[in-house]
Amino acid sequence: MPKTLKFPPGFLWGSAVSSYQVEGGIENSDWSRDYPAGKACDYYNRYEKYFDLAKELGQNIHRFSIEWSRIEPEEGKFDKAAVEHYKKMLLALRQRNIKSMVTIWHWTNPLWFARKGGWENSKSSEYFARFVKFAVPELDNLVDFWATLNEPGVLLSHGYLAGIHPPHKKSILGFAKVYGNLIKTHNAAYKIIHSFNQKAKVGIIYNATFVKSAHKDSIVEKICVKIWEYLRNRMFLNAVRNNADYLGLNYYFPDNIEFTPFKFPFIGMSNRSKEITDMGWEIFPEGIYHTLKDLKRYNLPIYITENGIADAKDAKRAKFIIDHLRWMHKAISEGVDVRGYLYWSLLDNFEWTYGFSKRFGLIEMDFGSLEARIRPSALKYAEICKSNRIILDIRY
Ligand code: IFM
Repeated sequence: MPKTLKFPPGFLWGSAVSSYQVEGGIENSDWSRDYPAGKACDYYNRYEKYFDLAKELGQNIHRFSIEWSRIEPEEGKFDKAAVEHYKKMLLALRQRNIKSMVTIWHWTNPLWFARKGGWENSKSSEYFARFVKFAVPELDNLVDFWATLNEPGVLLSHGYLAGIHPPHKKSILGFAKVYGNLIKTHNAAYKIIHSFNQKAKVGIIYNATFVKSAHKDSIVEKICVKIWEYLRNRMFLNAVRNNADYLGLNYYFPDNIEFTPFKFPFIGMSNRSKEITDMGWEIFPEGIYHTLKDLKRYNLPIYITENGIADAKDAKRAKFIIDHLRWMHKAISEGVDVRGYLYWSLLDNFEWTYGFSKRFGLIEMDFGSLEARIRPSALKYAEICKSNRIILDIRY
């Protein structure tokens, strides 16, 4: 008999997308100006077809985001039709017996909000709260899980330190303001959703990771690892932990701290790995285990809300998924309360500043004809989703 790893009964299996990356036709957001996504996967119109494919692949949960710039295209003016659209999507998931996880903010902001200074504005959490108060009661009875913010750390690092995402700033002061405002925003949104529905399951999606050192014996690196673990993984979560019914973990790659005494700036991130994805990211499945073990401190149910690989040739994807699932299983078997796994992404999509070049999808997209084709790795993942277990001696 082949050895199998069984997952807990009721474990959720699925995949994730976000509005800007798949919907198409979003023209009123801050990202639309600098990085137009055009029709993307035309998910806004073709969602039923994609949900059918997810169902066929044995998935029982789907994560997507609602687009603030569609629902509130002008300040204080809400578009009922846009919310109705998301209602129809949620109904379509229910009809297929697929649970929903709805992200309220996945990086894109309405232009009017960006023009007011975006997340640096001291009223930003109030603007967001107004949007939440409008959208949530309309949709709540069809939503299984709410996720307030997706990876707030990426907006902070890429938008306010590195300047590579909108609003393209390099400002410590801006960073500090946005940091505080995002915490306020999550905490307020959590309370608002619970004021409508005490039983709602509301979480935050965070990309914590495993921090390791490049040299085993370096004391400097060991100290830096400790400091970075706190800054990268805990500081934000500590501030929102009391307003969360679950944690969403997005895990992709570890951080490798390296001390270079003869090279400025002396301390930084290295990537010496031979195994990398098409993004150049190190493949280190064991990292999901350590990250999960560390998140246990929060004593909250955890969902892997993203884990995935850009792999245009589909040569590494099946192994990537299975290796991560094996380490996730180990964490579960050691008492970490992981309740679901959502692969990023259901579809090849718009990978932000990289455009359409990076292929994360279980489903391959032809962005010209919009033909969607299930990749071989998706079928391997489907076997796991359908059976709730991994058969170990299969070669992937
Ligand atoms: O595509 C992104 C997603 O929007 C947020 N998490 C990481 C993914 C891959 O880069």
